[in-house]
Amino acid sequence: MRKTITGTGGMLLIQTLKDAGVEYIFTNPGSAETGIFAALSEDGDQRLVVAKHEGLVAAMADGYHRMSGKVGVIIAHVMGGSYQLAGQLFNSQVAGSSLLVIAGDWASELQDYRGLAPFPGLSQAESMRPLMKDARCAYQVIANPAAITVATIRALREATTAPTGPVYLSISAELLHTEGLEAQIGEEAQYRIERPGPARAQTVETIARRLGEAKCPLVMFGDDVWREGAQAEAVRLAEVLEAPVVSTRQIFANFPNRHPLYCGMYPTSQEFEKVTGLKPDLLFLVGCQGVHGSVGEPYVMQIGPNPLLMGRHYPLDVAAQCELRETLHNLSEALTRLHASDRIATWARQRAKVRAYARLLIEREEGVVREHEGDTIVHPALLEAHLAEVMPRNSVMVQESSTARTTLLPFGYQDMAWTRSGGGSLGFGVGAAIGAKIAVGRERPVVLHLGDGALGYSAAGFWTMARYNTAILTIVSNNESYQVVRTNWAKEMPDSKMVRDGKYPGLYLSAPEVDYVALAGSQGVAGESVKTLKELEPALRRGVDQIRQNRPYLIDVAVAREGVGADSTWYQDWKL
Ligand SMILES: Cc1ncc(C[n+]2csc(CCOP(=O)(O)OP(=O)(O)O)c2C)c(N)n1
Ligand SMILES: [Mg+2]
Repeated sequence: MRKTITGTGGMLLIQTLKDAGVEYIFTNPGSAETGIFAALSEDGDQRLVVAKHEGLVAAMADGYHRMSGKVGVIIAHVMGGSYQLAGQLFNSQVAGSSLLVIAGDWASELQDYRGLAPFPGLSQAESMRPLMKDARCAYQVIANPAAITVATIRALREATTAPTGPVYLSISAELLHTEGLEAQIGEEAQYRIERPGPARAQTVETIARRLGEAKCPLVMFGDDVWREGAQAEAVRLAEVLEAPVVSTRQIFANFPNRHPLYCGMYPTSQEFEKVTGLKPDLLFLVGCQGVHGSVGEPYVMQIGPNPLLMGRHYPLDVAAQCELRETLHNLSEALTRLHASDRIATWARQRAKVRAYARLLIEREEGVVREHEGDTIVHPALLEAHLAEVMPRNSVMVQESSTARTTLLPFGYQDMAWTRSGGGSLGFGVGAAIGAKIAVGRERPVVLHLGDGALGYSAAGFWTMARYNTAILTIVSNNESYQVVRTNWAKEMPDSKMVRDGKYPGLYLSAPEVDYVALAGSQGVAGESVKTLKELEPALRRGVDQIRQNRPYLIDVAVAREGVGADSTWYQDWKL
């Protein structure tokens, strides 16, 4: 049913969002958006979440989206503010997160080069376009108030339709505060388009036959498995096939990493072939965007709701755009129906060593833990082992630490949820954890594990944590450096003077040392620092207890630098 609504442009917008079920609005406000905030003060229904930098705002909206499945709605500032969203919108774009960014537009026919505003040659919506889900997804409303509701619904529809992603909506600032405007909305209308259904029976049979005939099918579960809640079905399929499961760069824990068939990252190593005596002869990609790099297996099949990267980089033998829960269920069922029980039994027998390989990965990591359990300073493996022990199984972990180790942490189905930025643009963690906590609510613990470097990009976020009491346990893996960059530099130029002499320009972060406990404390989040391994476990238990009592808490853990250049504290020492 259509209904006519009236008011300022801001009111038309807020009413449309309200009708679409938007509960939270993430923002860093400015005066081009006067009409939106004026409307919010008249209609107090939506909860505003304020952060003090746009990067934090975008990351909050994304974290909220990832854990709630709902669209993360952002009110950003005109051009100068919108540009500050960019690094985190890049992450959202790579991750395919459904975000709606709305900003006032000061473009004027009377005045060029107004502060903060777009100017001739720089149109606001156009300049945000490359960061959106695709070229269609940056809109502007200039003059017609009726377009405010239409464009908002269009944007919500685009953000949530596969391939999902961020959408930008620029609305004339003047229209936003002009009174007496009129527009139509569909009362309780849905903007969501029903997703593709399960794969056709014939496709399922083809896939089941090929999987059954392969000597060693490699299965890769991507982020749409998590998004569609198909993790149980993924586990079942792997177990029916007794197939090795691998992952690629992904943003969710789609398959439990402590499952006895989980074999680490794709491609599998030489060691996999040595230990198992198997050479993967088929790759089955389920709900993945695709693999990074090339594909080595002679036969490749791919299914999932998002066709964006299907068959783009390598030929696919079978490909289907479909939902995953029912399709995976049907596939497990077809495997047992189409293949005789003695054949099914041979899969487990032939591939018995896959479990041995998976176990080896865990045992190796446990070996690293044992090797360092007598150290004074906390080795990253010890932090991983202790976190695995103290964090409740229903926790959500937001990770933004490049050198943190996670092999022992139980992520995935019936275990901890996990997410990372996606695009690698630092500054994601603090905001994303806040958004995730708002999505999962008071009962479910959220832990933010981030590097000292990562924290620097979002250091103003503790204020938001305190303001809304999002009780997150923040663990800073503090190695006083951009450590992973040293490792990468050394890989690229092993024979350089930089690597030989351990002089890595720009990577040492101490001198002066940053007091992260004080940083959080100054914004209203309590914490403590851990300098030795002995202090670690009691501190983590106190941290878990703090969040159980619904208080955010930070633990700054001094961790050992691992790998190349670990000893170097050199920096180009000059002062004015
Ligand atoms: C916005 C942005 N700027 C720069 C980089 C390059 N970069 C990649 S990792 C990294 C260091 C991360 O340091 P930290 O979070 O302390 O992790 P560590 O490797 O020390 O464990 C940097 C600077 C980036 N990824 N994103
Ligand atoms: Mg670091």
